This record gives sequence, C-alpha cells and structure tokens, in this order.
Amino acid sequence: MFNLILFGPPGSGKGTQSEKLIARYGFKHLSTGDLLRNEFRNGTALGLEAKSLMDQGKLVPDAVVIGMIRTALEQNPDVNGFLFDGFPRTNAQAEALDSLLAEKNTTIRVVLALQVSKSELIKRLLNRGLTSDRTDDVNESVIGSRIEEYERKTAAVADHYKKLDKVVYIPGEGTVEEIFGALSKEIDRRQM
Ligand code: B4P
Repeated sequence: MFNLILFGPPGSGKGTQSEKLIARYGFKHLSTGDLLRNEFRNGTALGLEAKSLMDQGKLVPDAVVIGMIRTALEQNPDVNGFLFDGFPRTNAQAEALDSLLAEKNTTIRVVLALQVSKSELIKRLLNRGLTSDRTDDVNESVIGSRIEEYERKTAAVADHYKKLDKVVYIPGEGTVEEIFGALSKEIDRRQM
C-alpha cells in the first residue's frame, strides 16, 4: 500500500493537486474538508457543528475528524493506497493516523508539503471565494484565522513526520502543472 499525506496551509493547492494525483495514481482520496462539507450538505448534527467552526476559521475537534477517518479506512479495505488531504492537522490527529494505519499493517510512505507565501494564500482563497460556495473563503479575517490555526496547530505536524524522515518540501507557487510534475516525481521515485 502506498499512503501519502499532501500537506500545506489553507489554499496551498492540496485539493487542486489531489484531484490530479488520484486521476494518475488511483489513490483513494480522503479529504477531511470534503467529508465535513458533505456532512453539512446532508444536514447532519455533526455537519452543522462543523460548519459553524469552519466559518470562523477554526479547526473541528480532533475526535470528530479522527472518527471520520477511522470509518473511511474501515470502508475501504482493498485500496492500493490512501491520499490524505487536509489530515492530519494536529499532532493528536497524526498520532491517531499512525495507529490506525499500524492496525492495517501499513504506514505513511511520504509527506509532500506544499510551500506557499502568506500573501499568495490570501489572494488564492479570496479569489476562490468569488466563484465557489465556500463560505470560509469570502472574508479576509476568516482566511487570516485559518492561516493562524495552521501556524499554531498544524505546522508542527510536519515536525512529527520529519523525525521519521518522511517529509519532502515542494515549492507550491507556479503553474498547477509544474507543481503536479514535482509531486509526481517524488511519488514515482518511491514506487519504483
Ligand atoms: P480544507 O477543505 O482542507 O481546505 P483548505 O485547506 O482551506 O484548502 P486547500 O489547500 O485544499 O485549497 P486549494 O489550495 O486546493 O479545510 C477547510 C476547513 O475544514 C478548515 O479550515 C477546518 O475548519 C476544517 N477541517 C478540515 N480538515 C480538518 C481536520 N483534519 N481537522 C480539523 N478541522 C479540519 O485551493 C485554493 C485555491 O487556490 C483554489 O481556488 C485553486 O484553484 C487555487 N490554486 C491552487 N493551485 C494554484 C496554483 N498553482 N496557482 C494559482 N492558484 C492555485
């Protein structure tokens, strides 16, 4: 099994690149952001609670997202690899993921970390807010809170995997194709 984490701040291109990577490599895509938005669209209590936190730029509680990932792993016993997008976002989530994968006798092969400047992140997210239904993208102060949450709680997740020598940094500014090429190169050299 080839499992990878696509890591980076909000707006760094995780969702954009995930779509291309699953099309090329056939990974099972697990995006906690998409799972939470689906819960909201289905009108569940969990979705309503998550939406109110997401609209403030805050992270959803660890127990909620870890539970969603546990269910998704159980529902997909026969895939040849998972692409985790937007998860883990805290050290507690990273530790839970490591244990869940260990139960399946597998592990994270690589963490591909997209690096994008703060001004570019803000520009991209405000731009997406003009055309999408993402209510967390319309207001610059909410975008600022998301970036602060990332700096305060999520950036440390890279240190967790650096200790295991699993992190590769990828420049996340440039065309979508250029960045896809750099990500693919890292995957290809590990799959040979
Ligand atoms: P997510 O859904 O994960 O979204 P995101 O991090 O904000 O954006 P992403 O990185 O995927 O966007 P992309 O760059 O592709 O999270 C939303 C919220 O859900 C969080 O704030 C949190 O509240 C909650 N949540 C999710 N997971 C959680 C967890 N594990 N724990 C707790 N809470 C959790 O796209 C951005 C824009 O950039 C797009 O418009 C795209 O077209 C553009 N773009 C992409 N690449 C580009 C490029 N190379 N050049 C120019 N523009 C580009």
